[in-house]
Amino acid sequence: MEQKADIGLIGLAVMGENLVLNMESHGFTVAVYNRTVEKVDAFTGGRGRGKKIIGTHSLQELAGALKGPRKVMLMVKAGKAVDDFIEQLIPLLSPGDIIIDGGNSHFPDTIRRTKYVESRGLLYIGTGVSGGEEGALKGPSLMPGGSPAAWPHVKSIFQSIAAKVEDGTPCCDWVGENGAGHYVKMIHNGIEYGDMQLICEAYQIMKESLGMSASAIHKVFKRWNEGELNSYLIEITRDILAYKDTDGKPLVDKILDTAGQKGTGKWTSVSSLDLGVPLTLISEAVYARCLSAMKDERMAASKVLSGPKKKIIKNKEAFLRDLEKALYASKIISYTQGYVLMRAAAEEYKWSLNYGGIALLWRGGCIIRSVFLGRIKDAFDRNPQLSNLLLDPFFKDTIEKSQKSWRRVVSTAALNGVWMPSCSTALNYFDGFRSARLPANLLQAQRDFFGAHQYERVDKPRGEFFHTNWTGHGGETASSSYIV
Ligand code: 2AM
Repeated sequence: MEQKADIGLIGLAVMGENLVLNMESHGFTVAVYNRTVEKVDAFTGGRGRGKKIIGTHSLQELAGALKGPRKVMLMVKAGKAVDDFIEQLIPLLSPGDIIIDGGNSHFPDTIRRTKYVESRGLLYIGTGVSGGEEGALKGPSLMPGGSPAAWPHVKSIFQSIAAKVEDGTPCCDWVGENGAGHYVKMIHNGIEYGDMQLICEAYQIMKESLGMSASAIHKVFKRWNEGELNSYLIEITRDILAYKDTDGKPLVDKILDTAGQKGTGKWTSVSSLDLGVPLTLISEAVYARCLSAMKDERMAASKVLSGPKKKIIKNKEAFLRDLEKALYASKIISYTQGYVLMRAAAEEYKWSLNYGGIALLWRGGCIIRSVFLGRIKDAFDRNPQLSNLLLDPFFKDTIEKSQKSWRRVVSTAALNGVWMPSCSTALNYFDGFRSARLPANLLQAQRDFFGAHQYERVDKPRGEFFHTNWTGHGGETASSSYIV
């Protein structure tokens, strides 16, 4: 073979093919392989025809086609397929060569694989790739983590193919060790669930309480997209609402209301429970999809259970202004919770994450790209140690200015029986977080009453524990002295 490739890619489904074409268009030569080998020739003779793409028909041939240190990127189904390819590649590669997983792997798998591949003398990268098919072709957001020594070797390829923000900065930078890249991608997906649900709730209340049609709601999203809410998801929502079926009626009205999910939102919620960090908005968004999927039960319940009488809100324009602010405030809460979770994960898994840098990775290319992410980057530029976004002056002011509107929207939804789980849980988080005293004093008393779990006192130093014999019948022994 005359010319060796800069990188190899395994997995010629649409994401893999598009990444190859993206790399090639940036001047890189790419060697490709696929389990179903016929797809290699179909690709090199089809979309890849006449390009610097080397088709290979075995992993040996692929390994032989690469410049050193060899870089092999997997774009295959997450799970066993990744482990199988790693196993097959290890004997074909040399010390210092790099295996890259660009699939939607769960971060604990990436932690495990980094350790394993490194133990075999190779380097490993698990990278989040976001932006869907179009992003893969024209510029995705890339979130690489794994063996730090691998990064200098892939940096120029990754940063060339990634999306760029206005000033040309690539939406790709090193995230951190082992599973950090896939963790950050998981948070991205969780945030995506939250953003989508918030938009759906705004749509629902416009439909139910303002009596608006799809085309009227389209105009609202069009206007919102020109303001602070400007984002890819608002933009596609605007276009979806304007899209007409063959009979000229809005297609959106004909789509069955049962949502699917692939599990990355659930992973985010599970991680929040594991780390003890409230992630209420994203979790509500995951449950919202679950509730939507219970279509038959909901249909039956709708005939039995009734809510308040439907009322159409009179001052439509004022309510729409409130709704825009409620959406923005809720979005602030969602990202606040996601960032607090990333901070806890960084501590747990010993990653050193650059939080402002992560906002920049998401600023372009990916599904959650928005003007808003620039605001988050600015907040971390002002204070890299910022522990909670709500404490940044910009977000604090915005929430303060939105608060009345937000409360009017949530209470209107409650009074009218309109389902807004994410918007209302966001407000509850805000009210909880800003409370110096929560009713957990009573909760601790309950725990001590039935289980002798002890409590700390407001008039004693932290760390000193007390038990009360509440009934006079229980013992004086606290549970910690006889933990079973
Ligand atoms: P295929 O074309 O041979 O099905 C997305 O599904 C990509 O992952 C495809 O390239 C697919 O290969 C590959 N893939 C899925 N499951 C796989 C497995 N168990 N082993 C190898 N490749 C797999």
